[in-house]
Amino acid sequence: MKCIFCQIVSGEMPGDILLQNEHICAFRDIHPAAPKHVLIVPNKHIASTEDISNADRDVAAELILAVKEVAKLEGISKSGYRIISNCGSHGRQEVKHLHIHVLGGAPMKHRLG
Ligand code: DGP
Repeated sequence: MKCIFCQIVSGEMPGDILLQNEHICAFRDIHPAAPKHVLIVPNKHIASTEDISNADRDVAAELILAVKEVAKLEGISKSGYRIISNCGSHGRQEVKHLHIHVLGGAPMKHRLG
């Protein structure tokens, strides 16, 4: 059984996709924690940051480069935004497919956390 993000990437499951290329896919979070809340995931199933290998260099670079593109598409490049990637149980990672949260559209309440 494919994970939920793999299903969104492949189109088997609907997702509000903003951007997709050879390596990554960006779609809106189903439970937004900010006025703008987008998830960027690798198309390939990588469970978390702990599972990124040297062979994934291109994917890792594309994930970070996509942050800037998503910010532009969401109109938050100038106002700013936060990026978060939760890893493992202490990091409170719920979906076990690597993802970067891009949060913006309003000032963050705390500097961190
Ligand atoms: P994390 O705790 O970092 O694993 O956050 C997972 C995020 O994924 C959470 O903010 C909600 C979001 N999410 C879970 N299921 C779905 C889904 O089916 N579609 C979308 N678009 N987002 C989802």
